[in-house]
Amino acid sequence: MTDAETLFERIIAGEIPSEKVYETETTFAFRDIHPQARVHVLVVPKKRHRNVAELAAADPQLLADMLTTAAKVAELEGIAESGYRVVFNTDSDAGQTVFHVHAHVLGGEQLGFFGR
Ligand code: D5M
Repeated sequence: MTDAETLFERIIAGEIPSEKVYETETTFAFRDIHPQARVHVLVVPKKRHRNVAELAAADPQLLADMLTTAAKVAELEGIAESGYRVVFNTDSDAGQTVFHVHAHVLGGEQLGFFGR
């Protein structure tokens, strides 16, 4: 396992500092270190799966937990009404760098279109 693979497990364990936003029994939410919007929070399951496809196949309830946590984060950050985006980068073409599935919750301003 590389450092990149264990990074979020170490954040969840408190071995690497993070700015926690919210936590449940199965998920952990903290601010992204390189924010791409005024609000940029990462939601991760405490149990590691490589990406959203593997998580969906292995544990759909845990994926649902992540999305419930993302909605709670939006509420706590005051962006539930104005709107927000939830993104799962999945493998190389999407630029996934940490292979512990995570949802980016982005908002707090008008977001541009994205793609290429
Ligand atoms: O997103 C991986 C994200 O993880 C990227 O937006 C930076 C963020 N990151 C990396 N290290 C940290 C720490 N230590 N704290 C908070 N956020 C971090 P990906 O979709 O894999 O490109």
